[in-house]
Amino acid sequence: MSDILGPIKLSIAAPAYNEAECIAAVVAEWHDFLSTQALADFEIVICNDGSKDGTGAILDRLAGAYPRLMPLHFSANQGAAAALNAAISATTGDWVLLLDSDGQFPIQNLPDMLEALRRSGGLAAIGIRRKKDVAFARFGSWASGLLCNLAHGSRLRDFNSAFKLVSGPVLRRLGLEAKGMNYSTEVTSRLLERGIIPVEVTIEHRPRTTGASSMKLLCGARDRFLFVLYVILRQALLRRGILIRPKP
Ligand SMILES: Nc1nc2c(ncn2[C@@H]2O[C@H](COP(=O)(O)OP(=O)(O)O)[C@@H](O)[C@H]2O)c(=O)[nH]1
Ligand SMILES: [Mg+2]
Repeated sequence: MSDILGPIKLSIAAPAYNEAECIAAVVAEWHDFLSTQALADFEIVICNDGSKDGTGAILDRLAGAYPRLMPLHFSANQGAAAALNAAISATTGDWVLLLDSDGQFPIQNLPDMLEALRRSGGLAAIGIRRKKDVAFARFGSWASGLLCNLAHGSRLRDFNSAFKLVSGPVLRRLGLEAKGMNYSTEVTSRLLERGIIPVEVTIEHRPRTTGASSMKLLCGARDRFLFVLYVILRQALLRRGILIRPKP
């Protein structure tokens, strides 16, 4: 396990669906910012989730200009979590930064995450958003966060934040199962199952300025509710020793 105090190789893992309007600017911002950081090396892994707006072609063109960019492509849309999972599996970094590719999570939050991990010596950090989403989405995130904290006996202030910095070896063997929009909830839950409590870092969170969140609020809310029920049941089975508790 590479020590975060030393020079690390950092990977970014992100899903992308119909982000043609912003993906070039986002990749440039990430690449240029990481080039200024004291890193041993870095890579940017983005999985194009069967986009229909040319996001895939743009990523392949960008890979010509940015050798550290590794685009992956799904021919058909499989869901954000499936895309993120594929990106995570392709990473080789000591530490992996998880964020969305729509520009809502500024990469400039990274130094605070690194600093918090250096101070805590932990294996994961989570970004606490000053959220800029619609009220329904904020309520959904609050309610599911509350239920997941109850299921885990944890008190995370933003359980469903998609912005995380996690030890690469730990993240790559989390055994993620989610397909749709529950990737942020699942990663947090799987870390807590392993006794890894992410250190919390307050971060900037931007409103979406391009494209549209194709998160269908009602279906998304139903799926999130069902996924939270799964998390609650799974923690109960783990506590009773009916399931084997995974190791970090
Ligand atoms: N909505 C949606 N986003 C996807 C999908 N596949 C990948 N993504 C990416 O997942 C991230 C989060 O999606 P977004 O719609 O912004 O969700 P929100 O910020 O939670 O409202 C973005 O980077 C999307 O490009 C998908 O099937 N649906
Ligand atoms: Mg978004």
